Amino acid sequence: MSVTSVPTLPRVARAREAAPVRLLHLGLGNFFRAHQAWYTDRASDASEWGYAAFDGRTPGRVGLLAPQSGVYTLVVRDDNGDHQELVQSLSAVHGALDAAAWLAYWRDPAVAIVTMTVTEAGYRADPPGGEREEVEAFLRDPGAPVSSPIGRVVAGLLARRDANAGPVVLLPCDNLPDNGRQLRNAVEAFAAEVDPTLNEWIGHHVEFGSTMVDRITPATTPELIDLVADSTRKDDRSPVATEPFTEWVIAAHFPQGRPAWDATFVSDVRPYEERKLRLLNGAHSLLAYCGVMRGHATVVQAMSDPTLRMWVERWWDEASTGLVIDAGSLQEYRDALTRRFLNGRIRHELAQISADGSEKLVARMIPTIRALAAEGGTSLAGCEAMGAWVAFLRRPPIPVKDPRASELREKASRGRVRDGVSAVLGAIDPALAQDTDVMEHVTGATERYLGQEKGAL
Ligand code: CS2
Repeated sequence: MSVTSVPTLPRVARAREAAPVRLLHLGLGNFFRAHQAWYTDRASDASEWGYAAFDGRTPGRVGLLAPQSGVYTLVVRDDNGDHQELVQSLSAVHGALDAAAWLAYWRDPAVAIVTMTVTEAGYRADPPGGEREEVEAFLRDPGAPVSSPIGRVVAGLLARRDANAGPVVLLPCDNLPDNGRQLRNAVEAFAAEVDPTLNEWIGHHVEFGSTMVDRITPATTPELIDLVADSTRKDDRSPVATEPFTEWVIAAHFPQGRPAWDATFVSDVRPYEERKLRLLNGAHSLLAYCGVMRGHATVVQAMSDPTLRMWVERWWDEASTGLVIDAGSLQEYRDALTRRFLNGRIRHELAQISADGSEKLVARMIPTIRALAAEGGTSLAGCEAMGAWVAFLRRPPIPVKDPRASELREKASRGRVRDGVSAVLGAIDPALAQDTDVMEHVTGATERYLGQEKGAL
Protein backbone atom coordinates (compact mmCIF):
# COMPACT_ATOMS: atom_id res chain seq x y z
CA MET A 1 0.00 0.00 0.00
CA SER A 2 1.35 3.43 -0.86
CA VAL A 3 0.55 6.71 0.87
CA THR A 4 -0.17 8.24 -2.50
CA SER A 5 -3.05 5.80 -2.88
CA VAL A 6 -4.31 6.50 0.67
CA PRO A 7 -4.79 10.25 0.74
CA THR A 8 -7.21 9.95 3.65
CA LEU A 9 -4.63 9.09 6.30
CA PRO A 10 -4.29 11.99 8.76
CA ARG A 11 -0.96 13.80 8.68
CA VAL A 12 1.34 12.94 11.60
CA ALA A 13 0.86 15.56 14.33
CA ARG A 14 2.36 16.94 17.50
CA ALA A 15 1.35 15.09 20.69
CA ARG A 16 2.76 17.69 23.09
CA GLU A 17 3.18 21.44 23.03
CA ALA A 18 6.19 22.80 21.13
CA ALA A 19 9.04 23.78 23.48
CA PRO A 20 10.31 27.38 23.37
CA VAL A 21 13.09 27.84 20.84
CA ARG A 22 16.47 27.94 22.58
CA LEU A 23 18.44 25.92 20.03
CA LEU A 24 19.16 26.77 16.44
CA HIS A 25 20.28 24.30 13.78
CA LEU A 26 21.66 24.67 10.28
CA GLY A 27 21.35 21.64 7.99
CA LEU A 28 17.96 20.00 8.41
CA GLY A 29 19.06 16.63 7.03
CA ASN A 30 18.37 13.09 8.16
CA PHE A 31 21.47 12.79 10.30
CA PHE A 32 20.51 15.82 12.40
CA ARG A 33 17.02 14.41 12.84
CA ALA A 34 18.32 10.97 13.92
CA HIS A 35 20.91 12.48 16.22
CA GLN A 36 20.86 15.96 17.81
CA ALA A 37 17.10 16.44 17.39
CA TRP A 38 16.49 12.97 18.83
CA TYR A 39 18.81 13.57 21.85
CA THR A 40 16.92 16.80 22.50
CA ASP A 41 13.55 15.09 22.21
CA ARG A 42 14.68 12.43 24.70
CA ALA A 43 16.18 14.87 27.23
CA SER A 44 14.42 15.00 30.61
CA ASP A 45 13.97 18.77 30.17
CA ALA A 46 12.74 18.51 26.56
CA SER A 47 9.81 20.79 27.35
CA GLU A 48 12.26 23.67 27.94
CA TRP A 49 14.45 23.28 24.86
CA GLY A 50 13.01 23.52 21.37
CA TYR A 51 14.89 23.68 18.08
CA ALA A 52 14.42 26.07 15.20
CA ALA A 53 15.98 24.19 12.29
CA PHE A 54 16.91 25.52 8.86
CA ASP A 55 17.46 23.73 5.59
CA GLY A 56 21.10 23.80 4.55
CA ARG A 57 22.16 24.33 0.97
CA THR A 58 19.66 21.87 -0.39
CA PRO A 59 16.18 23.22 0.12
CA GLY A 60 13.23 20.90 0.32
CA ARG A 61 13.05 19.25 3.72
CA VAL A 62 11.11 22.10 5.22
CA GLY A 63 8.36 21.74 2.62
CA LEU A 64 7.75 18.22 3.91
CA LEU A 65 8.09 18.99 7.62
CA ALA A 66 6.24 22.31 7.94
CA PRO A 67 2.78 20.82 7.18
CA GLN A 68 3.35 18.33 10.02
CA SER A 69 4.63 21.09 12.39
CA GLY A 70 8.17 19.71 12.42
CA VAL A 71 7.34 16.31 13.92
CA TYR A 72 8.41 13.08 12.27
CA THR A 73 8.83 9.37 12.91
CA LEU A 74 12.25 7.95 13.68
CA VAL A 75 12.41 4.29 12.66
CA VAL A 76 15.17 2.48 14.55
CA ARG A 77 16.01 -0.70 12.68
CA ASP A 78 17.95 -3.85 13.44
CA ASP A 79 17.59 -7.57 13.01
CA ASN A 80 15.05 -7.71 15.85
CA GLY A 81 12.72 -5.46 13.87
CA ASP A 82 11.68 -1.83 13.87
CA HIS A 83 11.07 0.47 16.76
CA GLN A 84 9.34 3.77 15.98
CA GLU A 85 9.47 7.03 17.90
CA LEU A 86 7.77 10.36 17.30
CA VAL A 87 10.38 13.13 17.49
CA GLN A 88 8.92 16.48 18.59
CA SER A 89 11.90 18.66 19.41
CA LEU A 90 11.67 20.77 16.25
CA SER A 91 9.51 23.67 17.36
CA ALA A 92 10.01 25.54 14.07
CA VAL A 93 11.38 24.65 10.64
CA HIS A 94 12.50 27.16 8.03
CA GLY A 95 13.71 27.19 4.46
CA ALA A 96 17.34 27.93 3.65
CA LEU A 97 16.50 31.37 2.32
CA ASP A 98 14.38 32.55 5.25
CA ALA A 99 17.12 34.98 6.27
CA ALA A 100 14.80 37.23 8.30
CA ALA A 101 13.86 34.35 10.61
CA TRP A 102 17.48 33.19 10.79
CA LEU A 103 18.68 36.59 11.98
CA ALA A 104 15.76 37.01 14.38
CA TYR A 105 16.79 33.85 16.26
CA TRP A 106 20.38 35.08 16.57
CA ARG A 107 19.08 38.35 18.02
CA ASP A 108 17.08 36.46 20.66
CA PRO A 109 19.01 36.14 23.98
CA ALA A 110 17.00 32.99 24.80
CA VAL A 111 18.71 31.16 21.93
CA ALA A 112 21.78 29.67 23.60
CA ILE A 113 23.23 27.03 21.29
CA VAL A 114 23.65 26.71 17.53
CA THR A 115 24.36 23.23 16.17
CA MET A 116 25.21 22.54 12.56
CA THR A 117 25.45 19.62 10.13
CA VAL A 118 26.63 21.13 6.89
CA THR A 119 28.91 18.30 5.65
CA GLU A 120 32.69 18.37 5.56
CA ALA A 121 32.62 20.68 2.54
CA GLY A 122 30.56 23.24 4.49
CA TYR A 123 33.53 24.37 6.56
CA ARG A 124 35.29 25.93 3.61
CA ALA A 125 34.98 29.71 3.62
CA ASP A 126 34.40 29.52 -0.16
CA PRO A 127 33.99 31.02 -2.61
CA PRO A 128 37.38 32.65 -2.03
CA GLY A 129 37.03 36.39 -2.13
CA GLY A 130 33.29 36.14 -2.72
CA GLU A 131 32.39 36.11 0.96
CA ARG A 132 32.53 39.86 1.52
CA GLU A 133 29.96 40.62 -1.16
CA GLU A 134 27.89 37.69 0.02
CA VAL A 135 27.52 38.88 3.60
CA GLU A 136 27.22 42.54 2.69
CA ALA A 137 24.42 41.71 0.28
CA PHE A 138 22.81 39.61 2.98
CA LEU A 139 22.91 42.43 5.54
CA ARG A 140 21.63 45.02 3.08
CA ASP A 141 18.73 42.76 2.22
CA PRO A 142 17.95 39.92 4.63
CA GLY A 143 16.10 38.26 1.76
CA ALA A 144 19.31 38.01 -0.25
CA PRO A 145 20.42 34.41 -0.60
CA VAL A 146 23.64 33.42 1.17
CA SER A 147 24.84 30.02 0.19
CA SER A 148 27.87 29.31 2.36
CA PRO A 149 27.11 27.99 5.86
CA ILE A 150 30.01 30.00 7.27
CA GLY A 151 28.55 33.15 5.69
CA ARG A 152 25.23 32.44 7.36
CA VAL A 153 26.87 31.92 10.76
CA VAL A 154 28.88 35.14 10.46
CA ALA A 155 25.76 37.07 9.46
CA GLY A 156 24.08 35.61 12.54
CA LEU A 157 26.96 36.63 14.78
CA LEU A 158 26.83 40.19 13.44
CA ALA A 159 23.12 40.30 14.19
CA ARG A 160 23.69 38.92 17.69
CA ARG A 161 26.39 41.44 18.48
CA ASP A 162 24.28 44.33 17.18
CA ALA A 163 21.33 43.18 19.30
CA ASN A 164 23.61 42.75 22.32
CA ALA A 165 22.02 39.34 22.81
CA GLY A 166 24.87 37.82 24.82
CA PRO A 167 26.95 34.65 24.59
CA VAL A 168 26.26 31.77 22.25
CA VAL A 169 27.73 28.29 21.83
CA LEU A 170 28.46 26.96 18.34
CA LEU A 171 28.48 23.19 18.17
CA PRO A 172 29.54 21.72 14.81
CA CYS A 173 28.32 18.14 14.33
CA ASP A 174 30.19 17.07 11.20
CA ASN A 175 32.89 14.43 10.78
CA LEU A 176 35.97 16.61 10.84
CA PRO A 177 38.95 16.31 13.14
CA ASP A 178 38.76 19.01 15.79
CA ASN A 179 35.56 20.34 14.25
CA GLY A 180 35.30 23.21 16.78
CA ARG A 181 38.71 24.52 15.83
CA GLN A 182 37.96 24.14 12.12
CA LEU A 183 34.72 26.06 12.56
CA ARG A 184 36.48 28.76 14.55
CA ASN A 185 39.17 29.15 11.87
CA ALA A 186 36.62 29.40 9.07
CA VAL A 187 34.37 31.82 11.00
CA GLU A 188 37.25 34.05 12.07
CA ALA A 189 38.70 34.21 8.56
CA PHE A 190 35.30 35.10 7.16
CA ALA A 191 34.53 37.59 9.95
CA ALA A 192 37.81 39.38 9.38
CA GLU A 193 36.77 39.94 5.77
CA VAL A 194 33.39 41.32 6.73
CA ASP A 195 33.96 43.42 9.82
CA PRO A 196 37.41 43.84 11.36
CA THR A 197 35.92 44.40 14.82
CA LEU A 198 33.78 41.27 14.89
CA ASN A 199 36.51 38.86 15.95
CA GLU A 200 37.10 40.70 19.19
CA TRP A 201 33.42 40.33 20.09
CA ILE A 202 33.56 36.68 19.05
CA GLY A 203 36.53 36.18 21.39
CA HIS A 204 34.41 37.32 24.34
CA HIS A 205 31.00 35.91 23.46
CA VAL A 206 31.32 32.78 21.35
CA GLU A 207 32.22 29.30 22.54
CA PHE A 208 33.29 26.92 19.77
CA GLY A 209 32.58 23.44 21.10
CA SER A 210 33.95 20.25 19.54
CA THR A 211 31.96 17.07 19.11
CA MET A 212 32.15 13.49 17.96
CA VAL A 213 28.85 12.40 16.46
CA ASP A 214 27.87 8.90 15.40
CA ARG A 215 24.75 7.26 14.07
CA ILE A 216 24.49 5.59 10.67
CA THR A 217 21.53 7.21 8.93
CA PRO A 218 20.67 6.44 5.31
CA ALA A 219 18.55 8.61 3.03
CA THR A 220 14.76 8.23 3.34
CA THR A 221 13.18 5.98 0.71
CA PRO A 222 9.58 5.87 -0.58
CA GLU A 223 9.33 2.38 1.01
CA LEU A 224 10.01 3.89 4.44
CA ILE A 225 7.20 6.41 3.96
CA ASP A 226 4.85 3.55 3.06
CA LEU A 227 6.03 1.42 5.99
CA VAL A 228 5.37 4.24 8.48
CA ALA A 229 1.96 4.90 6.93
CA ASP A 230 1.08 1.21 7.23
CA SER A 231 2.17 0.81 10.82
CA THR A 232 1.13 4.16 12.33
CA ARG A 233 -1.91 4.87 10.12
CA LYS A 234 -0.48 8.39 9.86
CA ASP A 235 0.84 10.15 6.79
CA ASP A 236 4.44 11.15 7.56
CA ARG A 237 6.18 12.51 4.46
CA SER A 238 9.55 12.77 6.14
CA PRO A 239 10.37 9.82 8.41
CA VAL A 240 13.99 8.87 9.10
CA ALA A 241 15.47 5.37 9.38
CA THR A 242 18.48 4.81 11.58
CA GLU A 243 20.38 2.17 13.54
CA PRO A 244 20.04 1.55 17.32
CA PHE A 245 23.66 2.57 17.99
CA THR A 246 24.23 6.24 18.75
CA GLU A 247 27.01 8.24 20.34
CA TRP A 248 27.61 11.94 21.03
CA VAL A 249 30.77 13.17 22.74
CA ILE A 250 30.94 16.90 23.46
CA ALA A 251 33.70 19.21 24.68
CA ALA A 252 32.23 22.66 25.37
CA HIS A 253 31.14 25.05 28.11
CA PHE A 254 27.55 26.18 28.10
CA PRO A 255 27.29 29.59 29.79
CA GLN A 256 23.50 29.64 29.39
CA GLY A 257 22.92 25.97 30.15
CA ARG A 258 21.99 23.16 27.79
CA PRO A 259 19.42 20.41 27.45
CA ALA A 260 20.01 17.33 29.60
CA TRP A 261 21.38 15.49 26.57
CA ASP A 262 22.35 11.89 27.26
CA ALA A 263 25.76 12.57 25.73
CA THR A 264 29.31 12.09 27.03
CA PHE A 265 30.87 15.38 28.17
CA VAL A 266 34.66 15.48 28.07
CA SER A 267 37.45 18.04 28.08
CA ASP A 268 38.99 16.65 24.88
CA VAL A 269 37.07 14.85 22.12
CA ARG A 270 40.17 13.93 20.16
CA PRO A 271 40.58 10.28 21.26
CA TYR A 272 36.92 9.55 20.45
CA GLU A 273 36.88 11.51 17.26
CA GLU A 274 40.08 10.00 15.86
CA ARG A 275 38.86 6.50 16.61
CA LYS A 276 35.53 7.15 14.95
CA LEU A 277 36.80 9.08 11.95
CA ARG A 278 39.56 6.63 11.14
CA LEU A 279 37.85 3.33 11.94
CA LEU A 280 34.21 3.96 11.04
CA ASN A 281 34.37 6.71 8.45
CA GLY A 282 37.67 5.51 6.95
CA ALA A 283 36.25 2.00 6.47
CA HIS A 284 33.08 3.52 5.02
CA SER A 285 35.06 5.39 2.37
CA LEU A 286 37.11 2.28 1.59
CA LEU A 287 33.90 0.27 1.16
CA ALA A 288 32.35 3.07 -0.89
CA TYR A 289 35.07 3.42 -3.53
CA CYS A 290 36.27 -0.18 -3.65
CA GLY A 291 32.63 -1.29 -3.40
CA VAL A 292 31.17 0.74 -6.27
CA MET A 293 34.12 -0.22 -8.47
CA ARG A 294 33.29 -3.88 -7.74
CA GLY A 295 29.63 -3.36 -8.60
CA HIS A 296 28.16 -3.16 -5.09
CA ALA A 297 25.45 -0.67 -4.14
CA THR A 298 25.23 -0.80 -0.33
CA VAL A 299 27.47 -1.09 2.73
CA VAL A 300 26.04 -4.51 3.61
CA GLN A 301 26.79 -5.84 0.13
CA ALA A 302 30.33 -4.46 0.14
CA MET A 303 31.02 -5.67 3.68
CA SER A 304 29.80 -9.15 2.71
CA ASP A 305 32.36 -9.32 -0.13
CA PRO A 306 35.26 -11.37 1.38
CA THR A 307 37.91 -9.34 -0.48
CA LEU A 308 36.57 -6.07 0.84
CA ARG A 309 36.07 -7.51 4.31
CA MET A 310 39.76 -8.42 4.27
CA TRP A 311 40.66 -4.85 3.24
CA VAL A 312 38.47 -3.40 5.98
CA GLU A 313 40.15 -5.57 8.62
CA ARG A 314 43.52 -4.55 7.28
CA TRP A 315 42.51 -0.89 7.33
CA TRP A 316 41.43 -1.26 10.96
CA ASP A 317 44.84 -2.74 11.84
CA GLU A 318 46.61 0.12 10.09
CA ALA A 319 44.36 2.91 11.32
CA SER A 320 44.54 1.70 14.93
CA THR A 321 48.23 2.56 15.13
CA GLY A 322 48.64 5.65 17.24
CA LEU A 323 45.05 5.82 18.55
CA VAL A 324 45.02 6.71 22.24
CA ILE A 325 42.32 4.22 23.19
CA ASP A 326 43.22 0.95 24.88
CA ALA A 327 43.53 -2.16 22.73
CA GLY A 328 40.72 -4.10 24.49
CA SER A 329 38.17 -1.43 23.79
CA LEU A 330 39.46 -1.12 20.23
CA GLN A 331 38.64 -4.75 19.54
CA GLU A 332 35.15 -4.27 20.97
CA TYR A 333 34.76 -1.18 18.82
CA ARG A 334 35.77 -3.10 15.70
CA ASP A 335 33.38 -5.94 16.52
CA ALA A 336 30.58 -3.44 17.00
CA LEU A 337 31.43 -1.75 13.69
CA THR A 338 31.32 -5.10 11.90
CA ARG A 339 27.84 -5.74 13.28
CA ARG A 340 26.72 -2.22 12.40
CA PHE A 341 28.03 -2.45 8.83
CA LEU A 342 26.27 -5.82 8.41
CA ASN A 343 22.91 -4.54 9.72
CA GLY A 344 20.76 -5.82 6.87
CA ARG A 345 17.83 -3.64 7.90
CA ILE A 346 19.74 -0.46 7.02
CA ARG A 347 20.10 0.19 3.32
CA HIS A 348 23.08 2.54 3.34
CA GLU A 349 23.95 3.44 -0.25
CA LEU A 350 27.64 3.54 -1.14
CA ALA A 351 26.76 6.42 -3.49
CA GLN A 352 25.82 8.52 -0.45
CA ILE A 353 29.17 7.83 1.23
CA SER A 354 31.13 8.35 -2.02
CA ALA A 355 30.20 12.06 -2.10
CA ASP A 356 32.79 14.72 -1.22
CA GLY A 357 35.80 12.38 -1.33
CA SER A 358 38.24 15.27 -1.59
CA GLU A 359 37.12 16.50 1.83
CA LYS A 360 36.39 13.19 3.50
CA LEU A 361 39.56 11.30 2.58
CA VAL A 362 41.74 14.06 3.95
CA ALA A 363 40.02 13.72 7.33
CA ARG A 364 39.58 9.95 7.45
CA MET A 365 42.35 8.18 5.58
CA ILE A 366 45.22 10.49 4.73
CA PRO A 367 46.41 10.89 8.37
CA THR A 368 46.92 7.11 8.62
CA ILE A 369 48.59 6.86 5.21
CA ARG A 370 50.91 9.70 6.20
CA ALA A 371 51.65 8.33 9.66
CA LEU A 372 52.63 4.89 8.34
CA ALA A 373 54.73 6.43 5.56
CA ALA A 374 56.56 8.56 8.14
CA GLU A 375 57.54 5.35 9.96
CA GLY A 376 58.84 3.80 6.75
CA GLY A 377 55.78 1.56 6.35
CA THR A 378 52.86 1.49 3.92
CA SER A 379 49.15 1.71 4.51
CA LEU A 380 48.21 -0.94 1.98
CA ALA A 381 44.50 -0.63 2.70
CA GLY A 382 44.72 3.16 2.56
CA CYS A 383 46.44 2.96 -0.83
CA GLU A 384 43.83 0.46 -1.99
CA ALA A 385 41.03 2.90 -1.15
CA MET A 386 42.86 5.83 -2.73
CA GLY A 387 43.47 3.74 -5.84
CA ALA A 388 39.77 2.86 -6.05
CA TRP A 389 38.92 6.54 -5.62
CA VAL A 390 41.15 7.58 -8.52
CA ALA A 391 39.66 4.80 -10.67
CA PHE A 392 36.20 6.02 -9.65
CA LEU A 393 37.10 9.57 -10.68
CA ARG A 394 38.59 8.37 -13.96
CA ARG A 395 35.79 6.07 -14.96
CA PRO A 396 32.83 6.57 -12.57
CA PRO A 397 30.15 3.87 -12.57
CA ILE A 398 27.89 6.29 -10.65
CA PRO A 399 27.90 10.11 -10.70
CA VAL A 400 30.79 11.81 -8.86
CA LYS A 401 29.54 14.30 -6.26
CA ASP A 402 32.29 16.53 -4.93
CA PRO A 403 32.81 20.30 -4.72
CA ARG A 404 35.97 19.68 -6.78
CA ALA A 405 34.45 17.08 -9.12
CA SER A 406 35.33 18.61 -12.48
CA GLU A 407 38.89 19.50 -11.47
CA LEU A 408 39.50 16.04 -9.97
CA ARG A 409 37.91 14.18 -12.86
CA GLU A 410 40.09 16.07 -15.31
CA LYS A 411 43.19 15.29 -13.25
CA ALA A 412 42.32 11.61 -12.82
CA SER A 413 41.85 11.22 -16.57
CA ARG A 414 45.27 12.55 -17.57
CA GLY A 415 47.48 10.38 -19.76
CA ARG A 416 48.67 7.15 -18.22
CA VAL A 417 47.07 5.91 -14.99
CA ARG A 418 50.21 6.95 -13.08
CA ASP A 419 49.81 10.53 -14.34
CA GLY A 420 46.20 10.60 -13.18
CA VAL A 421 47.13 9.22 -9.75
CA SER A 422 49.93 11.73 -9.36
CA ALA A 423 47.70 14.66 -10.34
CA VAL A 424 44.87 13.64 -7.98
CA LEU A 425 47.13 12.90 -5.01
CA GLY A 426 49.02 16.12 -5.70
CA ALA A 427 45.76 18.05 -5.56
CA ILE A 428 44.83 16.82 -2.11
CA ASP A 429 48.20 16.11 -0.49
CA PRO A 430 51.30 17.10 -2.52
CA ALA A 431 53.67 15.22 -0.19
CA LEU A 432 51.87 11.93 -0.87
CA ALA A 433 52.27 12.38 -4.62
CA GLN A 434 56.04 12.59 -4.00
CA ASP A 435 56.13 9.36 -2.00
CA THR A 436 57.27 6.67 -4.43
CA ASP A 437 55.96 3.81 -2.30
CA VAL A 438 52.50 5.34 -1.96
CA MET A 439 52.46 6.22 -5.67
CA GLU A 440 53.33 2.66 -6.62
CA HIS A 441 50.62 1.07 -4.48
CA VAL A 442 47.92 3.55 -5.39
CA THR A 443 48.73 3.27 -9.11
CA GLY A 444 48.68 -0.52 -8.89
CA ALA A 445 45.27 -0.43 -7.24
CA THR A 446 43.87 2.08 -9.74
CA GLU A 447 45.04 -0.09 -12.64
CA ARG A 448 43.44 -3.14 -11.10
CA TYR A 449 40.10 -1.39 -10.53
CA LEU A 450 40.10 0.00 -14.05
CA GLY A 451 40.93 -3.40 -15.45
CA GLN A 452 38.28 -5.26 -13.49
CA GLU A 453 35.96 -5.72 -16.44
CA LYS A 454 38.78 -7.65 -18.11
CA GLY A 455 38.82 -9.99 -15.13
CA ALA A 456 41.88 -8.42 -13.50
CA LEU A 457 40.39 -8.24 -9.99
C1 CS2 B 1 29.49 8.24 6.27
C2 CS2 B 1 28.94 8.93 7.52
O1 CS2 B 1 28.48 9.34 4.45
C3 CS2 B 1 29.52 9.15 5.07
O2 CS2 B 1 30.57 9.66 4.72
O3 CS2 B 1 30.74 7.72 6.56
O4 CS2 B 1 27.83 9.69 7.24
C4 CS2 B 1 28.63 7.91 8.63
O5 CS2 B 1 27.55 7.11 8.29
C5 CS2 B 1 28.35 8.61 9.94
O6 CS2 B 1 29.45 9.41 10.28
C6 CS2 B 1 28.06 7.60 11.04
O7 CS2 B 1 28.02 8.24 12.25
